[in-house]
Amino acid sequence: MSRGARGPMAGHSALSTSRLITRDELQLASRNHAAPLEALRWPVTPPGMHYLLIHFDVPQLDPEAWRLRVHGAVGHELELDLAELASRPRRSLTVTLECAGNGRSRLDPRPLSQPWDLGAFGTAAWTGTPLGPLLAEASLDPDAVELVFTGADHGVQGGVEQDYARSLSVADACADDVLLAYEMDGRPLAPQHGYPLRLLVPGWYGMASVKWLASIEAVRTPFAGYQQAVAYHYQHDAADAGTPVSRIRVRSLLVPPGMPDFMTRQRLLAAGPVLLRGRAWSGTGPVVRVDVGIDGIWSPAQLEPAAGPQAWQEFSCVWVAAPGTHRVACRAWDAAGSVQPLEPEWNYQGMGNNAVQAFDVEVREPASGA
Ligand SMILES: Nc1nc2c(c(=O)[nH]1)N[C@H]1C(S)=C(S)[C@@H](COP(=O)(O)O)O[C@H]1N2
Ligand SMILES: [Mo]
Repeated sequence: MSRGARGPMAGHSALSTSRLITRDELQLASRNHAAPLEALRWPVTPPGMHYLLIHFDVPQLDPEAWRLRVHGAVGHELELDLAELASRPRRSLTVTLECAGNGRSRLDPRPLSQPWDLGAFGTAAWTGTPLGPLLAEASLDPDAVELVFTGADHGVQGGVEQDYARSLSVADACADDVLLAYEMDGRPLAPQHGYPLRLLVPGWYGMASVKWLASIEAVRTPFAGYQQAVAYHYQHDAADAGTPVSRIRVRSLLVPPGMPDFMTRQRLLAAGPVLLRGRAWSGTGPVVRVDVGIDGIWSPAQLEPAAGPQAWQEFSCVWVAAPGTHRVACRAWDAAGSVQPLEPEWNYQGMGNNAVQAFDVEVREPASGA
């Protein structure tokens, strides 16, 4: 069966060429909120501003009854409660997360799913215990190829009833920075961010970081669950087998300068020097260069180091804004040699659209006497 026949958009018309979003998209957009672009001012995204993506319902889990099971192709099965996890080695990492669908609504035609504009990002200080040592204790069988991470949430997508589940290769799961996280910014996880425990896979798009984690199963054949084998692929069309989505593509975003118009979000700015600031990140980072473009003329921005290997980096430059309408843009390059494309690269599920952000700013003469 082709992926598209029961693909993520099965049961819907898969694509829309209309500028109007549908009621289904509105429902998804309001429950799975974006960070406002001005959230980019803060090095760690303030509480409640971090984006959210919840496929089904937020489960209400009882911390007393909750257990994490580690089972399957292992020498020693484990069953851990929260206190046992909290007594294990503790590690905090500042990590930028981004949804693989960020930028989807800018594609034309538009894949019908969560209609992100550009706000599906957030940076938090995540605390938990490293996964690798726990897997070592469970003693993976030599023929284990993957770990399957299953959440406590359940629903139907693409006509398939499922628990939300994703897998990682043994090597990816044992990477030094993969955490079982129980705190976000120094507090127990909020229900919507995966309470009481989530996987955190720094550098990967958000789908890998399974929330409401209930089970880790070592398996001897690659996992073929819906979120692994059907969703999260770069596909040309419904029939294309595609390639799996994994690490975050390089991206930069500017804090919108000046002030917004309420309805259109069009930016208005007084003429004169203005400090343009933004943040850039990549799952194959660090980011090594950011250019800022004004009316198509690009100049290098000053780029700061990151707070952690998978956290975003601030960039800035001064622009002397002259009256008129100007096109402002930014573009990042990473250590792997990847660069943001100037135009979106369309794919069927609307994944990984990291095309440069470009927007108009209307610059006005400062009010006289100012
Ligand atoms: N169990 C479970 N884990 C999940 C999801 C989900 O719906 N269920 N959504 C995933 C996706 S697609 C993303 S982008 C991130 C979002 O994490 P956040 O809501 O904490 O920002 O969680 C991931 N983990
Ligand atoms: Mo996502």
